[in-house]
Amino acid sequence: MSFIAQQDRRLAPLWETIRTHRFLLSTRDGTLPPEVFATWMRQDYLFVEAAIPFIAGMIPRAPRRHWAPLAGVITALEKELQLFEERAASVGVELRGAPPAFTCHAYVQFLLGTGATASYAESFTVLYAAERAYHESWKVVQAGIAPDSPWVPFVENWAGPDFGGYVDFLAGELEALAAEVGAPERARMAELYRLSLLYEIAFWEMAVEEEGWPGVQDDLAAKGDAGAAGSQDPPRRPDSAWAHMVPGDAGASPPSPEPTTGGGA
Ligand code: MP5
Repeated sequence: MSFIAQQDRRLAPLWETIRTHRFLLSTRDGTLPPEVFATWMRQDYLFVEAAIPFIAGMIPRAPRRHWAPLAGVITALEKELQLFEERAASVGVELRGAPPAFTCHAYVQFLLGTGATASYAESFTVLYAAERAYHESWKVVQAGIAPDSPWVPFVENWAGPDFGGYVDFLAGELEALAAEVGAPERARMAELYRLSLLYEIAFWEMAVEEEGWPGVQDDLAAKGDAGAAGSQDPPRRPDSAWAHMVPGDAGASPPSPEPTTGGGA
């Protein structure tokens, strides 16, 4: 059985928790309070900002065939930040200035710590798990969200075919890396996969619970103006952040068509 299939079987309850999370179901149904969505937007903006140095830090240890794809991810994340900025402006949400909530801070430290100290295959596992989790999560929202919801551009970003193709590419590469490493490293990859899914669940919880920091009343978290979601500009359809990751896209730096076996930069 492939590495991912093995992990998905072991971690099926975590995947089920993600796919049935109330943040996603109520975003799909249009019943999520706008201020909860605004909290997620502010915190995920911080997460995506941190994902850029995480990816950049992987490049020196990456096999040659991953250089262009990883550079392409950085470009996509930049475009994703613009998507957040455009959506926040459209619904009147102040995106910047909120300090990280406890869970966001922990997940970012996990991401950057893994990127700095773990092996390339281990870091790549965390990348795959986070991207796959968002693809699965937003597909849940996609299955029923109103077409005029202001959150449709987020659905298109993570549930769309461009991002789906990128996640498939990551899956193939992760399998190749898992096949190359020894049993102890594969066990660490499995544990990082599990931890990533736990952080993904915690991240949705953080938004729904309007979480601060444990043990203190005022964590200085500026909640900002939640805006009036749905009442302002209709969503623009920004260019897909991930289009250039699709193989064959003209002028792009697509994932390498080279074989996935062999390693080392
Ligand atoms: C992603 C994200 C997807 N934006 N936030 C969390 C908490 N997990 C995964 O990553 P990306 O890099 O925005 O595609």
